[in-house]
Amino acid sequence: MLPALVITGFLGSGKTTLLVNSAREHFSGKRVAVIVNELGQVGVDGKVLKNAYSQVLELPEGCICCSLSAEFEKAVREIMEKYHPEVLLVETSGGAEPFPIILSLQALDCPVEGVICLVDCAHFDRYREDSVAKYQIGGSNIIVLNKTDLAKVEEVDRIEKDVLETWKLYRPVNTLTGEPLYTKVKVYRTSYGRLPKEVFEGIYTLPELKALPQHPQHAHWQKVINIFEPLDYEDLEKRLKNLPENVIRAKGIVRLKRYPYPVVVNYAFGRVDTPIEIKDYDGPYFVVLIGN
Ligand SMILES: Nc1nc2c(ncn2[C@@H]2O[C@H](COP(=O)(O)OP(=O)(O)O)[C@@H](O)[C@H]2O)c(=O)[nH]1
Ligand SMILES: [Mg+2]
Repeated sequence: MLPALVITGFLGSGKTTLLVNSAREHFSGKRVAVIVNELGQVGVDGKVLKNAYSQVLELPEGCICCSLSAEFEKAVREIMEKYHPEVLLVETSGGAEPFPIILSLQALDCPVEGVICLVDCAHFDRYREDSVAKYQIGGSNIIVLNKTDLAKVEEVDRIEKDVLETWKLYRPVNTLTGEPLYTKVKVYRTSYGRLPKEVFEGIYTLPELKALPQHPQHAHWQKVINIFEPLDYEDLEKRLKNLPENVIRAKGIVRLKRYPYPVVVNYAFGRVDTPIEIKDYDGPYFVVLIGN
């Protein structure tokens, strides 16, 4: 038996940040394996996570989202045999619904010790009507209202109410009885995914799930732009801020003029985050645009 935690949440809500900032600290001394399912052919999160964890497996989008995929199950088996981890963390793609993954894990004898859904309090109103986002909320038993540093307390209060309404409506349902499969949900508020240790200690373990409900198709597109020259930061920022409204996220790894190392750039809903340097990277330079 390999206990697993699933981290879900919309594009840019802070899943990778949580894994880097919080989960790692609470599992120090344990053998932790991470599977990250990227929206995009080229992994950005995998590179960030490899700075924090030694056992990171990247799966391109499509492998685990819309089907009980043999590929995901193969990856889990492989990671079990190779590393004998004591804990498995799965970061789902921001464009995917978590329920099929939960079922896959349970089928592999990996009891799911919590499905954490991050909510981006700064941008919730921009994506709240997205059907995948609703199923991500409904499919979780721990809700983390993240990026509280970017929202007023009253807004976070309102978002919490809305999210709990959505949770009630979008919980997975037993297809035979019509009963919701989850009866409880726990809410945390934080910034940069910093959570107390209890979240990772298996106190919110899921019941064994058997019936497979309907789940939606995800409706995001993506475009990869290769970048060959070092960029001027101000120019990059200006271009990102001028992207059309239907681009909801951009991320990538680029070289910047006057920066010694390549950087990870992150853009979501009109905001460009401070670039994060990555020291030992010698892969291609690119920006992935994700839109709906
Ligand atoms: N201001 C702020 N930024 C955050 C917070 N959490 C994450 N971020 C930033 O949001 C961006 C997307 O985070 P990431 O963890 O990559 O999101 P993911 O797509 O869900 O994995 C990154 O630039 C993070 O540094 C937060 O609580 N507050
Ligand atoms: Mg991520």
